[in-house]
Amino acid sequence: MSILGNRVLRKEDPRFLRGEGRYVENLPLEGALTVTFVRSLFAHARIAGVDKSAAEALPNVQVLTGADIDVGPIPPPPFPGLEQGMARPLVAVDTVRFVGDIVAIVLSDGRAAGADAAELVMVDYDPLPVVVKPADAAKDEVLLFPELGTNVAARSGSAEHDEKLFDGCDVVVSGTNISQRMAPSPLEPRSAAAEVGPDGRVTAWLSTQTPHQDRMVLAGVLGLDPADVRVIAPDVGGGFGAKMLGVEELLIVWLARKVGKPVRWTETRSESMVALSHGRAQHQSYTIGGTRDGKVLAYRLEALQDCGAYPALGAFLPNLTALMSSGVYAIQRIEFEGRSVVTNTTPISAFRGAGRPEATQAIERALDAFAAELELDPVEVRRTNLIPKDAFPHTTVTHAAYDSGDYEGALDLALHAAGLEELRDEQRRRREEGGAKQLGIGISCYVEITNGIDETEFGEVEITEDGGAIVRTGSFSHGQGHETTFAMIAAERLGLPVEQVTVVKGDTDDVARGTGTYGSKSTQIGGMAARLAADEVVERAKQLVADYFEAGVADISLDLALGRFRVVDAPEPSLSWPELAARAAADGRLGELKMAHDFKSSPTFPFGAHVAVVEVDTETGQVELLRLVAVDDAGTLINPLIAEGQVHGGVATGVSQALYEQVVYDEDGTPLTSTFVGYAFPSSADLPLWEVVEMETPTPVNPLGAKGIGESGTIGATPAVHSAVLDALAPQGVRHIDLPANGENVWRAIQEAKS
Ligand code: MCN
Repeated sequence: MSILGNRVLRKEDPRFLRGEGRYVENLPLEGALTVTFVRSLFAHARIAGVDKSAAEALPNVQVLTGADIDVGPIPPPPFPGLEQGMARPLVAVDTVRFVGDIVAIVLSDGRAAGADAAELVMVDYDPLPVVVKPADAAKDEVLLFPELGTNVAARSGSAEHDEKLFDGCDVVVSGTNISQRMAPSPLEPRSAAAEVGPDGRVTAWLSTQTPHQDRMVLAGVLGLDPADVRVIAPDVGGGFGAKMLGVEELLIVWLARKVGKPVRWTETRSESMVALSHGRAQHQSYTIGGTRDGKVLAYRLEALQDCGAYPALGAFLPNLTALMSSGVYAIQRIEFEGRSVVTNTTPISAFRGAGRPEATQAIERALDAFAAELELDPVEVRRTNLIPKDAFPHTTVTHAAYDSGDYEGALDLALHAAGLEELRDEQRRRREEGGAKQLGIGISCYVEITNGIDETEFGEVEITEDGGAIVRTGSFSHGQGHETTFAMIAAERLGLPVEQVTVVKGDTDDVARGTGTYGSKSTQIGGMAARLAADEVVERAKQLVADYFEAGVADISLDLALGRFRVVDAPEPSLSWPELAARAAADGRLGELKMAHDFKSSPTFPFGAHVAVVEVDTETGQVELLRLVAVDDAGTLINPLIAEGQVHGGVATGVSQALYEQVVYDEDGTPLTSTFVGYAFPSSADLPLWEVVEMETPTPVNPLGAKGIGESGTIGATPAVHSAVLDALAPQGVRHIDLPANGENVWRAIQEAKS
């Protein structure tokens, strides 16, 4: 029986539960200097001068400013259409563009001394006009890069309107959405350390999701041979898409080389809230039209993407929103227009879902608005428009090539598990009674894309002298449990107990190459690479066994249940992995049992349906989430326990976007949510237990049949909860609430509807 599909406990957990995880901050680094960044308190200003004398009068303190940095500004990532002129200096030289921009670097003997010295660095700012809202930025009145004459960093889709788009529609409905700015808030904030060895090689310890890519960027920016850069990512306490190489990590490595001593930095929580990239921040306008019986004929989506002060990955994300704008529906006419603009705020990058939650939020709100206008049941309108099960593979009009799916099956499962009929009865009862606490039921259907850009991942399998195996992977696990699932994938092919397979990741000296982890692609490409490398090791092993038994290789088989090689149809002679490894080691042939594979694949399209049940206090606006039923289909599951854990975390993020979290700036660009006191980050006590229902529709794209699961919960949950809140308030005449649907926004929407 295969180990795959079993709820194997996470191999990494005993280490974490015993407090034995090793993070960058725990690293003993003899004689290391501590780095403290002096950050701008102004959102937009000219730097008239920096006086470091008082800080440098403290013992063992050195202060560097932008003038000391010999590395030029970093241009945005080289995605097509991104304005490359909007480059970010490692340390601001003449202009700061957001609260958190680095203006000086303090090197000291420890954190306390660094904090004291940073306070004594006197920066003379001449404030400039500030632009915080993307709609204002789009007017190009206050410019962040005046030399470019525009704040537009990228465009996506088409600016051309088809006048006839809504021809033939009986009903056309328009509305707006805000996918508000979120702070990724990993529990371990960013941390970096670097040291130059006697041979001139630099080692960087980074709390990152992408060690191999970081090595290439570090080498490229600092003008080094990649062979002279080693990146080690030890245990990483969450990333949620945001822990990619930033200017801070580049500066740490640059500083270690500059001062000739090891240096280290760990951001504080409030620093993390302003300096780590934020996510989402997309403002949408939609128009949807169709026939009176609920068939959607046309859909138009305009997205205004806030990029923050320097365009990063976030500027490109509307392209993913465009690609996925059709959602699970067969819509024949779609128009998308996206603009990404810079504002005086923290830069926007990837955050769990990255571009796809925005697409789902838009189409699901549009569908609900369309159903409401037609006074039709939103479930039935969905059914009318779903891409049918027999239509796969299916390419949407926005060119997304969906691999496999059963969208109606997911919807049915979710509705059945939720008990829709009983819920509607209870809702009716409460409405008739007319009490303050009304029930709302929200439904969302979604499809998303994982491994969105056809990537390749590296995997290597090596048999060790004791007959166990090491899997080396270019994927990186920072909470996803790869040490377990990748071990399961290799163990299944090798016929070894999962305990005897060790997964190695995150050290560029140990793992030849890799891309890291984002976009929920690890299992389908990294897991596949490990599987194929394991298959190749088995083939090599059969050759060895054939030599030892003086048999033809075609006659050697591996009994996967016992982990024994034998000649076909004969119980003996046979060799177990430990026996084979020992013999090969004695013969100097153990090295033959090591194989690497690079696996490339096209994207997969996980999908699902969520049902949310909320209770809304129509007097105070308070929302309580009572239930959330989640059906998330990620193809064949490697480990349902881990997949469920991923859904739990993902749903928490999605619910939290619907009800709680939002980064807020005042009109001067000062962040008002830069601590966990001000930022509404929920704890598990604020959330109910999710009801997770399994569904597995394999993908034909890879032999594992696996799609990604890491972001699904996030994508499905937000629109379901949003829709539930609106459903509860429909009798009050509330048709729109900006997210988060917290007490204040809900109360305001109720008052507005009353007036
Ligand atoms: N899995 C499975 N069966 C499948 C698919 C996945 O058993 N069909 C398992 C995998 O083998 C893996 C886990 O589920 O152990 C997630 O796998 P996958 O969906 O391939 O996603 P990645 O490993 O590439 O993880 C990335 C994804 C992203 S993009 C974000 S953001 C995210 C997330 O994962 N950030 C996280 N989950 C997170 N979980 C934690 N704890 N912390 C984060 O920062």
